[in-house]
Amino acid sequence: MSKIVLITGATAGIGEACAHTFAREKYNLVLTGRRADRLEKLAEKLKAQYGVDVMQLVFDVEDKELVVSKLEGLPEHWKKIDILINNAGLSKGLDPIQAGQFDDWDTMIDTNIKGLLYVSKTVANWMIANGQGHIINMGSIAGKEIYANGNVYCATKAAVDFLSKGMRVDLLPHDIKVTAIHPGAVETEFSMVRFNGDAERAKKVYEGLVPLTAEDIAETIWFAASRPAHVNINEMIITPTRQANATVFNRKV
Ligand code: NDP
Ligand code: 8X3
Repeated sequence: MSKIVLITGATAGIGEACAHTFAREKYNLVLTGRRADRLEKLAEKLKAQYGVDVMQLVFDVEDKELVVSKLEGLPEHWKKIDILINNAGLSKGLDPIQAGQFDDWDTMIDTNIKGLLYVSKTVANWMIANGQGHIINMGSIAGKEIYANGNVYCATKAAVDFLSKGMRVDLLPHDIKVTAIHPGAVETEFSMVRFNGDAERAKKVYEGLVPLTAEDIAETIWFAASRPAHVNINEMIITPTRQANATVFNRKV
């Protein structure tokens, strides 16, 4: 029987790239996101290209009741999730703490921390019932080190780092692996979302770098997911070659 991966935030960027990678590896997929039209197109493409089965669940991870009801509404055989990729996430704004917007803070905390928790609790219980599973959380280099004006986004990703460590301990008796992936600069819709569609500002983030691609991260995730049963990759930090850490870049313009 084919294995099943559930990917949150599969409508763009790293989540979408993961959907392609796991479909290539013949996993059936549960794909989630808010943009139903994108999920629909992606599902059709993956089914046609790889011959896999795809379930689409449209929900905002911030909405606790909706998250639980959509997930619990899956047919029973789709709840045998082998791998959960907690990828949905975003940053909003890049301001000093004294100038930050409450709405931006709420969105980041509700999405990156609380949304991840709502999905994880539900799926972890299925994995416990199945006697195995692997949870892969999208952290960030921003959760390992602070950078100027990153304050709340960095804090949400530091929370993902610690939640990953906590999950690894709590789920240990149930043979569930937990991995955290911490990328540096990956060129996706991320910066457009952070800067509310300001394309010029978004472009500058990657200027003079050869940024990572969503596919680079999807292949890293696949590496972690495809280790033998007795091996768990706890965490990985991946940067472009021209990025040393969260703040030091070698930009060649
Ligand atoms: P994108 O903006 O390209 O994709 C983000 C995905 O998350 C989209 O599919 C979006 O779907 C989904 N999403 C966002 N908010 C919600 C929500 N409230 N409910 C449901 N889905 C949501 O960004 P990336 O692919 O770059 O980001 C993916 C993850 O990787 C994030 O957690 C990000 O923090 C992390 N990351 C990114 C890095 C980068 O440099 N790009 C580096 C390190 C980590 P939709 O809008 O359809 O809901
Ligand atoms: C995304 C990477 O450094 O732009 O998490 O915050 S960074």
